[in-house]
Amino acid sequence: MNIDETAQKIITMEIRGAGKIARSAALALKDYAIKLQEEDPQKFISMMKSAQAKLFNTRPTAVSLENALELVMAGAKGNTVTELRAGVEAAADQFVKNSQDAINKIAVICADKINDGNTIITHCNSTVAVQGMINAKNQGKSLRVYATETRPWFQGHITSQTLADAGVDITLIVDSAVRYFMTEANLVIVGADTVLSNGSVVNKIGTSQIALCAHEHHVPVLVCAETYKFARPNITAKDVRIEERAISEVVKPGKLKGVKIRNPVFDITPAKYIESIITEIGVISPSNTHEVLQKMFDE
Ligand code: RUB
Repeated sequence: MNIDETAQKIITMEIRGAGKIARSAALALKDYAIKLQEEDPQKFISMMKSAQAKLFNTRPTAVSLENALELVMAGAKGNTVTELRAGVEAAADQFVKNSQDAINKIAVICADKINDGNTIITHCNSTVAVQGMINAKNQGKSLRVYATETRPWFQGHITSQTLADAGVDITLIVDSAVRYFMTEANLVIVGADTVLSNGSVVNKIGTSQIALCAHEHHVPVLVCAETYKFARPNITAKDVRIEERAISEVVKPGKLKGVKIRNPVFDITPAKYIESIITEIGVISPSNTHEVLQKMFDE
């Protein structure tokens, strides 16, 4: 897929979920580098940067996309186009491999946190969180999952079907039923688009409401997040651009007269409502995130 096709698929949500977006963008950048007919190294880099910007501008919230693109571009080292191209290719492949390895490691840790007989509430569709629940099931644990629909895109349908196909006892609920079912829950497990240095987490709109409700019921909230979803230490909540998508996703255009409609698609869950952030380098308490980030970005 070329850059424009990939960018379009990310914008229209054909490619969605922070991890899938990051991997697709990295591979699109690699393909672009392979096919780019340019002999001048400076021009090659400048065209690569334009492609990077096009991909970056598709969805504004998740830092994982920006981080993935930067990791791939960091591979562009050398004096010739051949060297630059090879560097980009290797960096993209490495990123995809690392990100898949991270999912596997996180899913193992996540499964360990799930006890036999647990009831879990999840929101939206996170590849890594879903894999954690499937791993727990495959370990022979009995678990029940409530998945929210996740309006307006209904990502909860993907989560529900994936879990059902894996033999998990799964019930789909409307978003507003979370508090009703929280009384039965032992855990909330979600993914992340961005983890900030104060331990707060950006994820699908509604995550913060669910976390607040979990807090009220003393239900721990676990966030599964690969470390490339961590924002640089100087980025704070006010720097996060919450994506607002078309109002036609919420209601048929023209159906309501004189009604304002808003459609923000992510929110920020404060660290105080999160028990743990599960990463491929281990379980992090939200209060330690700054330290981990500092080490990560110092290297
Ligand atoms: C998806 C979403 C997911 C995170 C993590 O939002 O909020 O919870 O991206 O997903 P959207 P993953 O559907 O709008 O992209 O674990 O797959 O990276």
